[in-house]
Amino acid sequence: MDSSEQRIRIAVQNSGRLTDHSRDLLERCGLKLTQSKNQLFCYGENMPIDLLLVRDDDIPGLVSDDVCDLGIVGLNVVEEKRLAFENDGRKALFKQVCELDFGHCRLSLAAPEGEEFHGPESLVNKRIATSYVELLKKYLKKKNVAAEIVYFSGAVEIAPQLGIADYICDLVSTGSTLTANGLAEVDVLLESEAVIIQTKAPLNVAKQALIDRILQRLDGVLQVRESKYIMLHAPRAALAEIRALLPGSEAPTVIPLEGVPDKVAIHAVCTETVFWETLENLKAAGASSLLVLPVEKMLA
Ligand code: PRT
Ligand code: ZN
Repeated sequence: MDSSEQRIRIAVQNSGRLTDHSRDLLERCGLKLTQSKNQLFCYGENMPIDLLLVRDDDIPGLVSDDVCDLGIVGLNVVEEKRLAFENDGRKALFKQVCELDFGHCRLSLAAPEGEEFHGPESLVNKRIATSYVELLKKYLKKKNVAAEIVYFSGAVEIAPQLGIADYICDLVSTGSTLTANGLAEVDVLLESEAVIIQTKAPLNVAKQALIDRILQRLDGVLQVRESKYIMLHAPRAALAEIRALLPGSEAPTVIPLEGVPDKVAIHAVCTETVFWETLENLKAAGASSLLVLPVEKMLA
């Protein structure tokens, strides 16, 4: 078998909002990368995994066509392309396998501030500027509203000022771009974050095993992000109360303390953020010698 057949190819955004997070995530999974001179390819030095660096809009197509085995891309792009494929009478041959908890945003409708919005019926016969034609069409169809869609490939938010559209439908994260352009969000079409998609083309056993391994590592990396290892001493009598206060911890380890029969040491991995308030509550419940440590790697 050709050795290139055994290498996994992952499509990643070349230069944009998802690029650094995507590469950082893969590097945290243990992948060491060298970038080619033409900047379009990253070679995995220590694992048979390479990256193809492309525009985010091309990622679903590359995965569907089996040019890449996996892709890291926003759900907004995945859903838009899936609908576009279906409209063309083609089936999207990719499946979503993992949510990555970065690149959070939402696809929203926005109107000039002060414009009254009484639900989707306010859109009847209005012009809506967007780059997300398919997702907007689906929304309008679901709401049974006839409106005109004006395609914009970028800078959608200036369309109302130019008199080209009455509303816009665009991605929003903090909302400051909308505010700066005198627009206000009126409805949300889709909540999005970066996801991993995998080709539906059959993979040989070795390739699938490698993908499963990388997905398992990714899962560990994602879990570890918020996780902390917490150690404390507690009165035996307060054990139940203290266990209930440990955020996202299923089975803490309880260790007897030499020469102190009424106290125990508790060690736990907390998979949710440990706030100062949590520590203060634990202390109020009788805990002492509290230590919170970062977790570097986790394999369930
Ligand atoms: O060149 P290429 O085609 O690869 O990149 P691109 O310009 O199409 O995409 P890019 O890099 O801007 O975004 C990539 C992905 O990041 C998107 O598909 C989303 O999944 C995700 N993402 C997360 C965002 C935002 N947040 C975001 N805020 N994508 C775009 N924006 C834009 C939005 O379009 C608007 O212009 O930021 C502005 C609004 O931001 P706020 O914070 O002011 O609300
Ligand atoms: Zn794009």
